[in-house]
Amino acid sequence: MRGKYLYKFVIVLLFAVGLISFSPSALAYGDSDNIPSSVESASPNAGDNNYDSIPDKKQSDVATTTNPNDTEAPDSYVSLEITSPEEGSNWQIDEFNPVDPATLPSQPDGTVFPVGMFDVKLSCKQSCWQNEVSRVNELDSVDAVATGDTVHLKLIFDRVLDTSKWTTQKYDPATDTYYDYSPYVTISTQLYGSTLRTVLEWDVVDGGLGDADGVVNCQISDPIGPTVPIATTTTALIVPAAKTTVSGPTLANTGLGTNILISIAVLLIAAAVVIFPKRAQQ
Ligand SMILES: [Ca+2]
Ligand SMILES: [Ca+2]
Ligand SMILES: [Ca+2]
Repeated sequence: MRGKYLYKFVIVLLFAVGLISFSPSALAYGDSDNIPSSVESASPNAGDNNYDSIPDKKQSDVATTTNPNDTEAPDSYVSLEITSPEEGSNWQIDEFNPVDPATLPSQPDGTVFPVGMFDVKLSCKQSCWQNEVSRVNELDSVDAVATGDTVHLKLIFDRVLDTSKWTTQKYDPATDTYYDYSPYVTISTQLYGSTLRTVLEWDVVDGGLGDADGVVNCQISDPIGPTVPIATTTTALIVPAAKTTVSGPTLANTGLGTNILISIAVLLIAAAVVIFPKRAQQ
């Protein structure tokens, strides 16, 4: 009998181990951010790209991925780190996807995205703050206005970038419009391990500032990306063209003067040929 029970126990044990081992979610992701664990594990600092001593693949508030839209370094890594507003609330990253702006219906006028855009979706599974506050409206009566949590977001690049001309754009997919979020974004250079990195930080209020879904629903949608003016590149291209244009007339003037001198010389020679034979005959 003991052998029979042992046999059944081994079968159940193997079945349980098999279920755990081949569970796609356990193997492929390990957290909520929808980035494969293999990608987060391959990031700098042995898969701990935000240097908090916890593997990013096990952190739902840290998402690390490669950024193919980085025009300087398509294999570079970028991390999103979020901070819940209060102890006990538990915001998590559901999506952190690099987005090629060229795939969107439109692009902002006069600017380009040097590192692409990022589609960010967050949610709070517990202790999300959904509240109402009273505000005086334009008619001097009082409205109940819904307010939600404020979540702090941090975009960490893997190196120092030239941000001198950056403005940060938000995209509203409902209206297909961009707006400048720069006044609410802090750009800094911070040390991670022994490497200096460019970091963008900003706040988003659920249902308020920066939340594309516009409602207090314990979810935040935040498409965002830094831009540089196209004029910067255009100016650089215009400069040599302008030099060419300026040098053109200079060369043309020199050629014109030479032609005039040659023409005068030809005329003088022709005149001499015509005049001297007549003098010789006299
Ligand atoms: Ca980490
Ligand atoms: Ca993660
Ligand atoms: Ca929301």
